[in-house]
Amino acid sequence: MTVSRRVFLGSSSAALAALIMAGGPLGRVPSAFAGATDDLTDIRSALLEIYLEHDWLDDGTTARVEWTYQSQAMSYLSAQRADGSWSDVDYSATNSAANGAAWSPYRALDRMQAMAAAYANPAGPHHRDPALLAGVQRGVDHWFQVEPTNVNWWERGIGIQLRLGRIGLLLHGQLGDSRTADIVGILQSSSSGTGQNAVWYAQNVIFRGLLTSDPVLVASGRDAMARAILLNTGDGVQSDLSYHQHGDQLHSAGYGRSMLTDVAQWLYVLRRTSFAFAPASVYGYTSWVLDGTRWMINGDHAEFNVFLNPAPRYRSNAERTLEALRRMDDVLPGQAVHFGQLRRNIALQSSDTGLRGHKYFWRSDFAAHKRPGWGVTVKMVSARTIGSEWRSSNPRRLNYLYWVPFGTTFIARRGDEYRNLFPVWDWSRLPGCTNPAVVVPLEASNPYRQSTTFVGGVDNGLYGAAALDLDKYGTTARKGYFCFDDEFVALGAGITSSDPNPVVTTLNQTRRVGKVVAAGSTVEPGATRTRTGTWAHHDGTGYAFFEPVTMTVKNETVTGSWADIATGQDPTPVTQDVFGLWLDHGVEPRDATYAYVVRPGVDQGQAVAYAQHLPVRVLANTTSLQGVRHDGLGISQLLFYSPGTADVRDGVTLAVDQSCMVILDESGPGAPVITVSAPQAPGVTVAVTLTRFGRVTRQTVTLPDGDRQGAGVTLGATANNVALRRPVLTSSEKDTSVGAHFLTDGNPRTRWGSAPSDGEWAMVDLLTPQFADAVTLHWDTAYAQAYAVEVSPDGETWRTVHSTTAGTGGTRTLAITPQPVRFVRLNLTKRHTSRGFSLRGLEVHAAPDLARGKPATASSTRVAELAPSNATDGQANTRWGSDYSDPQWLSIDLGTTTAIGAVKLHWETASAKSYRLQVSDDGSDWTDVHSTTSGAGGVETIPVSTDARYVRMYGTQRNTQYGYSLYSFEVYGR
Ligand SMILES: [Ca+2]
Repeated sequence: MTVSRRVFLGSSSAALAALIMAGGPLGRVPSAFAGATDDLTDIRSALLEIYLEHDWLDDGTTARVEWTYQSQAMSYLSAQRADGSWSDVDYSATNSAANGAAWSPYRALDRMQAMAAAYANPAGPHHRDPALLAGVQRGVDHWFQVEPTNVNWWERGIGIQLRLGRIGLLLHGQLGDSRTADIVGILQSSSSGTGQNAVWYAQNVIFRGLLTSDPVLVASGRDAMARAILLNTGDGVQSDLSYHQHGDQLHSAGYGRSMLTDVAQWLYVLRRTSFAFAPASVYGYTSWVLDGTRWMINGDHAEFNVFLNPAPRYRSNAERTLEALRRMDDVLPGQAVHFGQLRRNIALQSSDTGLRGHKYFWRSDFAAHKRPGWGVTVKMVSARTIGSEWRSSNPRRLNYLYWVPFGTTFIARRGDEYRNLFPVWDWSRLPGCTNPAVVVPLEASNPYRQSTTFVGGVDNGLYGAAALDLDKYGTTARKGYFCFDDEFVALGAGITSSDPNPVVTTLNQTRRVGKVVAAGSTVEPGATRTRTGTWAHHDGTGYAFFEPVTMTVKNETVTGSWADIATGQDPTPVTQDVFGLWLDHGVEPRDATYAYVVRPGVDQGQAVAYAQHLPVRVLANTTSLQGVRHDGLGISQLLFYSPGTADVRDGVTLAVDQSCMVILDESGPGAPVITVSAPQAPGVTVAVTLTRFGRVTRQTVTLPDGDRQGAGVTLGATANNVALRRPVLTSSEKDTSVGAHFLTDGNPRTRWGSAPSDGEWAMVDLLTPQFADAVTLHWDTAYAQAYAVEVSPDGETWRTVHSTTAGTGGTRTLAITPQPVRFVRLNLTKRHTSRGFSLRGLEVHAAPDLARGKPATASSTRVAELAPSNATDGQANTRWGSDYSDPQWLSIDLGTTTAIGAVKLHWETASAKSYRLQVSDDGSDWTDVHSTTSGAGGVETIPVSTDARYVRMYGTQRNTQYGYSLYSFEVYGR
């Protein structure tokens, strides 16, 4: 194991300081750091402050028997038997705690942890009480005598270590050498796992390093954690900044919430030490929270996919992130405004998270729409994703979560609309769903998937629509969602079912607050009534229909308990007033439809007036096309389940030749802006024909593949813009209407605008280093007169690629030497106007890979499917593999003499330790341009400066017993 330079040389801190002096995003200089040993002491102290902050210790996990408290430490002690055990703990239990049934030995560990905290707490009444210390010592002795174990790897490898690691730190220097050695013995010395599991393992490694005062282990754990938060296609952070765990399953508020809280804690604790995370980790994490998870939070409601056991003293799942978010103010002070906005929203002090716009998460079939004062999310599932999972032993053999991923809409104004509702919810009528009104038995197989592919969304940064092709439980429907500034529209068509239960479409089911009125008459408490009309109103939200419908309205007081829905949970009765509103399609409907509008933020009178003069029109509501136009905004949203033509308004039609989703923006002067997505397959090419008053415009676009499949593209945009929909951090925003994400949304009509001062900045994170050869700036009228453009592969070393004091605005493309770029930063020093700096877009152009598709030959090919051409086919998952011997080579013929600036090798595990890069004009006489005897594998980027037709990797020594294997061999110009 090698030690990162950072530990001993503090090189990154020096670079960081330089960056900060230059006015960089971190915003302030960390204090000078002492030696590593002092740092370890400081880190242990900082951790203790966190562990002792509350009476209880919320580590973000859900598996426990009971919550334990410092204040009850003496009662745990008095209940402890002489041998250190507790009579109500079954130390021989081995059952997994993953599915609701808690594992009895956790109770002993949690009590010891609370006792250790009480002992360690200098502000508490039992600080340094020798009896408490002796109790924990006996408890630890008993634990290692009986060595409780579990059938589940998580309890064995993570759950036990989390507790004993903290107990070791709380009693550092007090436990005794042999007990500390026992604890150290179960803490891993290297990390494994994926996503948040990798973070937990990394944390165990850091615990071990702190308990043994081993700086190498602390640095190694930190580096493993840094790797775990990188962009991923498996478990972890996705390219749309959603979070996956347990397969292609959105888990931003589950495992992702644990990652959010744990990583913030370590960023904070290590921040001013020689173990500080590199800037790229700080930036990457921050972008993931602010431009990912933040979209899924509305007040105390966070995206909902699995039962998370309720935690005491927290009103909601979202609230459990507040302390982590507060720590980020110290980690990245320059973003404290944004973290503060998010915290105030979660704490219900503001209805605004600081985001305005629409974001479709193409990796997770999830849409989020935010406006000042309200927000809505749409949760869906397709053949590409898993919608949820069964994580609790649901009582009564019912699967309460079954319908959650089939189009649920959570509508928030204040943000407390769904609080504590789940124990009393009617789980057959979830907001937004169309389904047979039944809570499905657990036996139903494969409950959170469906086979349809036309499920997705399209957004242009500001507006968005989503489509769900539903085929579940004998029931089909085409469901569309269309979001505007003040309202969203929901359409359903082709609703057909063979299930014997009546099919319903539920508009909402929330806590009941105030009066419930529908079609002119109040629905009294304790009643469920049907009403016929065009509107309903409840709790500041209007529900409107385009024509009179018969709706069912519920205003009931319901009592239940968490134990009713999840075995082992709190049986204390929960009583709530519940509002429900749904449309009944009857039993076995054929081609039924619905259409409704939700208008948050209105009183009853306004809701009535709104329903009488709806600003939105339904363009179509069939199984082949659903569309809505907002005439005042000039925005049309079209969901083409089949190729076809939409009549948008008099004289305007839009036709497509593939199934796709479209936003047509006819607002303002100039040509309409059209944004398209097609999630159903990778790389779909769509021809869009717009006819406006006799003028026909036909444009063709090839939509993204790979981990951008399903993302929308604006017609006419630069095809190789790798900054599209990538996160942006800025020094400021004038207000949320000109927020940071508008800089990379690909929409020329939206813009980022800074506060009105000189000395502002914006930084785009491409999430992974990309070879780039140009940056394009689309200035708004408030452009910069003096500014610089800097690029960095890692957030540490920056290169100024352009600098001017005579900027003229407009669109400016800056050619740069092809180089790996992850971050692009604009340092804006002097304004042209008195307003803030303003840009409509920033693009980063991927440099072409000159080897792509070029002939490749090799010294050997181990098996036919590992052909040399796999290294130049542009596919991430195909590779060349040689025989298991030395030497071996792979050669690329570029076809003509080419100016070469860099070679990028992406190795499979079978990588080269010693190899040379060679070039040739004839394929027979070779010249070395690079050689190494310490090749690290992974992705290696090698700068060269040469002119040649042939390039080859000549390997002389392997890193493994296997051969040489390359996923890709890329060549870039200069
Ligand atoms: Ca824009």
